[in-house]
Amino acid sequence: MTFEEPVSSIDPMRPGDTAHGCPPDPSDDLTDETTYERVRAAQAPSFPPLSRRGMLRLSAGAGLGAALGTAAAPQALAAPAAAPATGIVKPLPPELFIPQGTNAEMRWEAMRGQGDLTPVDRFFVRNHVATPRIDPRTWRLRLWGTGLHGSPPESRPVEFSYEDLLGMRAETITSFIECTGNGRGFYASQQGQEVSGTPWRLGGVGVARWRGVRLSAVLERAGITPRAVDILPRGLDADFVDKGEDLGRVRRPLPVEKALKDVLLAYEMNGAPLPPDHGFPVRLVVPSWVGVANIKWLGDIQVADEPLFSPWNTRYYRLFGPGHPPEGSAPLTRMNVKSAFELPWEASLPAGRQVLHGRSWSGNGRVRRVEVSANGGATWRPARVQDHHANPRGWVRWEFPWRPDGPGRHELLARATDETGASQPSTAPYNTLGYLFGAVVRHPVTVS
Ligand SMILES: Nc1nc2c(c(=O)[nH]1)N[C@H]1C(S)=C(S)[C@@H](COP(=O)(O)O)O[C@H]1N2
Ligand SMILES: [Mo]
Repeated sequence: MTFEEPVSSIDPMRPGDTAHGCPPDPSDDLTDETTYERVRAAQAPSFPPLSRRGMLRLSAGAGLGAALGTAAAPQALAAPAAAPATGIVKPLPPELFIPQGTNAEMRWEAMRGQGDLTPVDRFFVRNHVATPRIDPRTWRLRLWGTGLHGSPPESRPVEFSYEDLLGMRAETITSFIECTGNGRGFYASQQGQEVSGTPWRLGGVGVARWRGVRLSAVLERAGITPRAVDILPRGLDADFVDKGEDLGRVRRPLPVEKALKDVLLAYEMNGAPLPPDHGFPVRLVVPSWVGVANIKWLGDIQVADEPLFSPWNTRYYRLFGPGHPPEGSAPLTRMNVKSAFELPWEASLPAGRQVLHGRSWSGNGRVRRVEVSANGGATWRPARVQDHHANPRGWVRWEFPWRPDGPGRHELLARATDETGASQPSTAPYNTLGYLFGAVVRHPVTVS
């Protein structure tokens, strides 16, 4: 089989689609829980039983039902209205998520009281199209291209099965994934600038513990040559159509230098098999880089001895606008430094002394210092940073004792500085697609 052939294992579910030839019945009321369960059960792909080895590996993580997304998975049934509308499989309870079309933004108050990691039940989802359901038994990762030994067309793609990857040496990293558009909404609300794209506040980020195989190990087994310069990982979700134009499947070139450094082919998230929405069976984790580099539902990787391009490193994920050439900046790589309070947006707080909590992170490495201002930025005081030996790919938690000077509306500001000295300015440089909003966010609070 060549990489161009359709992959039989994918089953992209779109709103209103059913998986196995059962057309949706317009009389189905999906807000009725019983109906929802029946329809969902009919949609659930039925996979042949896993081998003993695959079974053991999977059940060692979370539930097998959750891993395979069968109708028996209780979490697939808990959000009757949300799942069909968004294409996202997991429940999206309003206390944890803000709906953003095909995406779901985490509410920052949902991190209050959590440990270092973002639990899967509240980890943001950024999907160009619906979450596909993939059978790990027939799934293969294919590597091909001019950057591998054996010159085309004689060369055959090198294939890895799910079990092949599970059988290789595993590594674990704790790293954030953050959408490049995280904070985009503040271009309009704080700076009065119109930008296009999903108007995230700050909840397009999460930290997880990822386990899998080093991409470098797989590239070496596949026979990467010293001439290879770029790789192009591609997802198995359906083609992305932008204003009527079919751009093909989500794929974004990655320089070989980064690919060999610290990139993981992850099959576990926080100790359980990757959930469907986060890339089951295997996704890339590209620490510190723009979220889109972390290709989910990975299907194939082109390895090339020449630079590669896709819409995701040409028309998107560059900076466009004043100060940038017409073709945009260089493709974006690292994320910038940001901070968020673990508070509802428009928080109501009591008068009197209290402790505020938040987190800061940076794609440049460790956060060294966090300061908070409760008077519009006139004066700043240091926050107490809790995670002193912070992981350079994660975030730090901090707290700030505060006694409001009186009732009424306040704005809370947090500003972090990372180990490179990069800090958060008061305004973010405008770019038409609203990427990399790194300015200090003014969090509205009412004290009563
Ligand atoms: N195949 C595929 N991979 C993808 C995407 C996608 O839509 N399809 N979205 C990307 C973007 S833009 C982001 S920010 C991250 C989000 O990862 P998450 O949904 O697990 O939070 O996945 C990336 N990987
Ligand atoms: Mo993203």
